[in-house]
Amino acid sequence: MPPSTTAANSKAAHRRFLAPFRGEALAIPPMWLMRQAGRYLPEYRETRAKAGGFLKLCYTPELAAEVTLQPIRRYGFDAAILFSDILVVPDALGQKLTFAEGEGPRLEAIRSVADLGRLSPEKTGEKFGKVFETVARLRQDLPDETALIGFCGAPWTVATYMVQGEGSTDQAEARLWAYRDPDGFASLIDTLVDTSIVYLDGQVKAGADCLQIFDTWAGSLPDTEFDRWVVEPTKRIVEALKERHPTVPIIGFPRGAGASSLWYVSETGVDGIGCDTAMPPYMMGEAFEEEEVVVQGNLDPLLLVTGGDAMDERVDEILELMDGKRFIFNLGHGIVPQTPPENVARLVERVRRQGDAA
Ligand code: 1CP
Repeated sequence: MPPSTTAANSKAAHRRFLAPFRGEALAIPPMWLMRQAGRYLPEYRETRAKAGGFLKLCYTPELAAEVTLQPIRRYGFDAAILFSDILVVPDALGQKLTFAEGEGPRLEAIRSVADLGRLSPEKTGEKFGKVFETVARLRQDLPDETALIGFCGAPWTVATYMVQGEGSTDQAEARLWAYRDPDGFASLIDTLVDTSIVYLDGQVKAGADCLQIFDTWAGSLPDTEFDRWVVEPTKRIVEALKERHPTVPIIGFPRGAGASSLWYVSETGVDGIGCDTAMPPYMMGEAFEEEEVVVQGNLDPLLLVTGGDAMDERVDEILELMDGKRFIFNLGHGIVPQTPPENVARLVERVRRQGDAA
């Protein structure tokens, strides 16, 4: 059984990860790293091999919880992120999905309104249930002081994979469909909005105390389309979650959105903004402050591969820029597989000022 809401709330009050969302600027910012569980860790590779496949790992609560906990044990991050994938949503909707070893995802592409008939929003319960079970298990197994982040992909980004049938550099198929037949494409986005609400609501009920919406490909759209396919759907998800769970903070990560992130923040009502590696310092340090939003980011994941002085210098710059502000330390995108685990340990020490930082 998940803990009662009251008990969960009183414990949540002690989680330093949540302090910036209550208006506090901590001298040592809370930290976690996108893709903190993953192939750079030998213990992850071992558990993944045991699971016999990536999706099996996502749907086996015991193993998914185990890989979520691995980076917490090693590094003591302030937040754990549920181990799953944004493509669990299309999979639960009934779109065929496979992950071949060493390759990206492959889906049976959806290219038209007729193809939408292959999706069954009423049947997501079985697969989502496994994810909710992982969340409930994690809330029991995590240290009390560690926050638990639930997540989903934003409708636009998830749609790019569903329409392309695989990862792509330009998201061309989804963009083409959205230009040719915006009303038809809107049906897919609407299905994803509704399904994401059910998915995130279930994660909060199972024990997640913060949510992040990953919009990895938000940067591939011009202004008008950014508004229609990124901002509007995200706003609908945020509104629905706020109605049900007003105290659970939501972080938006519209990667590549640049200056449009200000519009995104003010329109969607997110509590936190994930900044990618290219976000200009004046936006992180000043512009978002006026929007009263918590800022998260944005060390280049490749500096975590490099390590050493190059990494330390950039970490110190970020900490100085964000000193005294409501800030969560993170990367500008996910950890890459070739990252040496010892560089992550060095980063944690540096951010927590146990190294020779100021
Ligand atoms: O072989 C393996 O073990 C699979 C590698 C892997 C991992 C570790 C994939 C496949 N997904 C994940 C986990 C994952 N994915 C998490 C877990 C929590 C964490 O530790 O952060 C999260 C939050 C995601 C989210 C995700 N999946 C995003 C959004 C964030 C981002 O990185 O941009 C995206 C775009 C995906 C799709 C996806 N899943 C996996 C891959 C290799 C990809 C990218 C495919 C592509 O674009 O080519």
